[in-house]
Amino acid sequence: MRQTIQLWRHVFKLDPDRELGEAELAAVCLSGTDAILIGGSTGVTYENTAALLARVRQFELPCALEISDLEAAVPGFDLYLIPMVLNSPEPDWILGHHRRAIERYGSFIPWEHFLAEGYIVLNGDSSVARLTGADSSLSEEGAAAYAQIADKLMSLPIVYLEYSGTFGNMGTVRTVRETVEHSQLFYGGGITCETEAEQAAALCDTVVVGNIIYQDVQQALLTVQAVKRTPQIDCTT
Ligand code: 1GP
Repeated sequence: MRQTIQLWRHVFKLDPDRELGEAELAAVCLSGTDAILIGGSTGVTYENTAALLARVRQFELPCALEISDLEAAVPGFDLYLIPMVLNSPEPDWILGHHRRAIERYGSFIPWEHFLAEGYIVLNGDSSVARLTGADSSLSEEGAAAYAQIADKLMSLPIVYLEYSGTFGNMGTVRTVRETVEHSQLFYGGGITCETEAEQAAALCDTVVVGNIIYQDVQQALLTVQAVKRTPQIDCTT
């Protein structure tokens, strides 16, 4: 599964709790993006997740579920991404919900399809920050320290810089990039145009685009090629 995500440069994230027309969904799925990630912080249910998966399955690209609510753990996805919110003060969001899920479903969990995400939530105004109480007032060094916990101490396959709803501080993203050696570095948050997509793509392995799909799908589609044509900067020199 690690090999699968290593091929992901651009990902569209769809929210089961939001409306998207058939034409828009088709355009997103046929855009050349590498995968569809289904997830959201609020209003995600088994029913709306299963319904969205069925719609995405009309198309051939990989579809992953980012599990935020145990009740919405729908079978049939290619891959399951499990957030561990490293900068939440509440252990439930790091491993408590996870423990309960394993107690409940242990022998049914297809572990070979699961990957953990070391989430670092950096927009205090986002739903995910409110939900998890994440301390998003981190310095660049603080964010990079969490990234190193994920990358070097926990050996998580993914470090996810989550600015959901606002375009991130590229200085912070760069500082994090300089420290992450093994994990796949995901960036998500506030990408609304090609220029922002290029900036994130230069620093990160995988760029996640969400909200703009629902506001201006044409702009969203432009981010695919913007990400794909942008080489990553070598931050080790
Ligand atoms: C949200 O990281 C994703 O979880 C993408 O963020 O919705 O702001 O594009 P946006």
